[in-house]
Amino acid sequence: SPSFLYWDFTRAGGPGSGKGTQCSNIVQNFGYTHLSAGDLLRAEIKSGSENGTMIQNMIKEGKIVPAEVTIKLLQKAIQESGNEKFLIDGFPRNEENRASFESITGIVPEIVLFFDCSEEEMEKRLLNRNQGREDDNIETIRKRFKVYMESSLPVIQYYDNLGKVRRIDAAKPIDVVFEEVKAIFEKVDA
Ligand code: UP5
Ligand code: MG
Repeated sequence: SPSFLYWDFTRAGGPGSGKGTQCSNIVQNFGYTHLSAGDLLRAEIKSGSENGTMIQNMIKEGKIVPAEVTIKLLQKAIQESGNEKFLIDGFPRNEENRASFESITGIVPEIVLFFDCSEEEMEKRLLNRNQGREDDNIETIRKRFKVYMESSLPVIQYYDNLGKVRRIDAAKPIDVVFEEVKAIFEKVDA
């Protein structure tokens, strides 16, 4: 069954590039189910699960949660969705995530979106978001950028070598970004 992996890839970061925002737009127009790994992990903390404290500490430090934990949450959400078309937002974040996900689920992304945005702009967006996220403070944001550069970029390079990456200028206003995103999905659905 087709599956689509949605990911941000920037020269200098990733967090705050607009993944969640654009996924909402895609869901409304193209009938995908949006699975944000970060949202699933935050829900797991709230549910008071045994992994909650570990996940909370990792997120506060901008570190990547062990693959098996995130993959279990994604698999459950995929099953519960009853859909065959997914936007996987903010995952896989490192090679361990990618290799485990592909071998456990057998799912390989059709395309990978690369949201190109400067670190300066992403930092501004995250500091302005005001949704009470514990990782939206300057100290954690810097750590998230660093982890992104060190661990997530190699995953993008991997998919780029397979010809799956589509670059988008994510520094533009939300509606302009969506025009670019829409054009990509219209081709995929055609
Ligand atoms: N905004 C959006 N687009 C804009 C535009 N074009 N112009 C102006 N403003 C724009 O957007 C961020 C803010 O910018 C919003 O206020 C929005 O209105 C505005 P959003 O769409 O939320 O950006 P997004 O890319 O989704 O940013 P997010 O902060 O969610 O990215 P992260 O990748 O940092 O967060 P995520 O939730 O994926 O992960 C959080 C943490 O969870 C990670 O650091 C890690 O510790 C952990 N994690 C794992 O361990 N494993 C995983 O697999 C996933 C997460
Ligand atoms: Mg997000």
